[in-house]
Amino acid sequence: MTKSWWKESVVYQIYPRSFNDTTGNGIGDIPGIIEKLDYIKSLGVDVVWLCPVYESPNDDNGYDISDYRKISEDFGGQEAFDELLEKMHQKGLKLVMDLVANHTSDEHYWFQESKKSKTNPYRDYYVWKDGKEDGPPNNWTSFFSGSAWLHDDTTDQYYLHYFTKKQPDLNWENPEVRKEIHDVIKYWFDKGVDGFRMDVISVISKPEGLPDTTFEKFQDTIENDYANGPKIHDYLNEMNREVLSKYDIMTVGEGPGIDLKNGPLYVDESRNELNMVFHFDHMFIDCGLGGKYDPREFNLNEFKEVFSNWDKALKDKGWGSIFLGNHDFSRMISRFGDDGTHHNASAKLLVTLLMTLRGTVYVYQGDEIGMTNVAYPHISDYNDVETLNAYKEAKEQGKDMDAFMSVVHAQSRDNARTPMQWDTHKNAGFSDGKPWLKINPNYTDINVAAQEQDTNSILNYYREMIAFRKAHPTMVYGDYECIDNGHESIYAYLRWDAEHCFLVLHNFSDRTQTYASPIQGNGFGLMKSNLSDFTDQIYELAPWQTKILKEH
Ligand code: ISL
Repeated sequence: MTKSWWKESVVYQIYPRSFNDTTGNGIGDIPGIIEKLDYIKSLGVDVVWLCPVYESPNDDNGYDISDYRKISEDFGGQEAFDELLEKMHQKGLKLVMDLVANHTSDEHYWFQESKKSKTNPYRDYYVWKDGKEDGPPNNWTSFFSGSAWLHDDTTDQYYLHYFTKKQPDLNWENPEVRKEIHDVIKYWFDKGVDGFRMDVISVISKPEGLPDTTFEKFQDTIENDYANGPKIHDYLNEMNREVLSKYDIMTVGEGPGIDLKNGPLYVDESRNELNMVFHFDHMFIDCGLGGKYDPREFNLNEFKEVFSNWDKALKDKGWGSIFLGNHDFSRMISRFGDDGTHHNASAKLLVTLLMTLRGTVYVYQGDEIGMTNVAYPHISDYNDVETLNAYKEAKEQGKDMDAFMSVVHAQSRDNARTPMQWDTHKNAGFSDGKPWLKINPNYTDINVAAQEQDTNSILNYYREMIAFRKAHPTMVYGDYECIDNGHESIYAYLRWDAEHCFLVLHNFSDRTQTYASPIQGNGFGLMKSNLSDFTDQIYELAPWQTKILKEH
């Protein structure tokens, strides 16, 4: 297996709007990130992935870009960005930006032109179609509820929007569009940016003729109609040839509908497309067929299988991404851990899991202090367009709205977007003004300042675990095998290479569990645990205990 800096990296994801506000306008900004660079560096991470900071009307918080070459003044503009990049590089940190190229904002110049007339030179930059019998061209729904088409009076045609109506989809069939995007990528690489996370890259190639979908469940529609279109690999291959291959950068493609069958095709090194992808097999694990707002019970064995299957699928070709949360899902501790009694232990267990799996690890801001979900009582406290649209739709369908509110509490993307909890000062030290989204009231208990002072804190354990991974390349490149016989609460696996062998044990429950090791002899000794008061029984695990054992 070839070694690369990006395979060994730990990436820290920043949602800038919620990170640190220096102007008092309630919105985090780039100078706020600069102010915290020593903090970021102190975590031991190598790369920062910055969610979109370009000019945008913010219909979807920056995922609707109106100028790909302009940094939003809300975030501090180009000067602040240049300073950030320079200071990060001085500190040995790399910067990865977000490329949102499936769609633009409807306020982007290309779209403003495109909608003027059917003969406008930019018309074919987007997907325009005639309607059918007084309705849209097909029956597709948007990821954010409602039809995926909007009628435009000027030319009496519909345009396609997979996300909000202010996010028209680009027409990747058009070589000029592809060239424009290549130029954007090149522009940022020439400025020194170290890579791109590519937003919904799995859906850029649309199915031929855009037929009606015959799938009743949205999730199946994604798998079968929206994602992995017929030309996706041609487009990525071309992008790699034209731009990516010319720079020492990293790429990670994001995408609904990326599964075990098609996922490896994106990252197989011999195919020259992307370095890594984010799949969502574990992120939708507690969602039913109706999607995110149709919750179902979490099953640890299904969760383990996702990691085991993906490790196997990418073992010989390609490379994985290891993550448990981002700005689109609720907080990882509230989903996969225990954000109550076992807050400290379960947060530590989850980072031990992250740091001991094969693949590049991504840590989402705030997870390093165990930030949790929030439960705002009123829908008006929510900002996320996905949440608001889902709420509206549920109401129109006559659903029990009290019950739906608990689903919002569990699933809303705003759970992960509440401002970073720095200290116990006003607004958790995030802003002197009114934060764009309410602070999670638990900031008085969960904050960076308190955890800096506490040697036993989640924050300090993150630092330890990141350093542990760096000190043990077996954790990055070594083989993986799950060996727990489908235990309902224990996740156990081996990581090994020619020199070392580790056995990692996690107890995903609030009861003491004993691991029945299938390995003969007594060759393993305890190296590390998230709890200091462990017993002499190395295979006994206290609630939410995690242990790393090493073969003698
Ligand atoms: O958020 C999701 C589930 O609730 C996903 O389906 C998500 O919409 C999808 O993975 C795409 O996400 C990305 O593109 C969106 C943007 O809203 C997200 O923030 C972004 O990560 C549209 O650009």
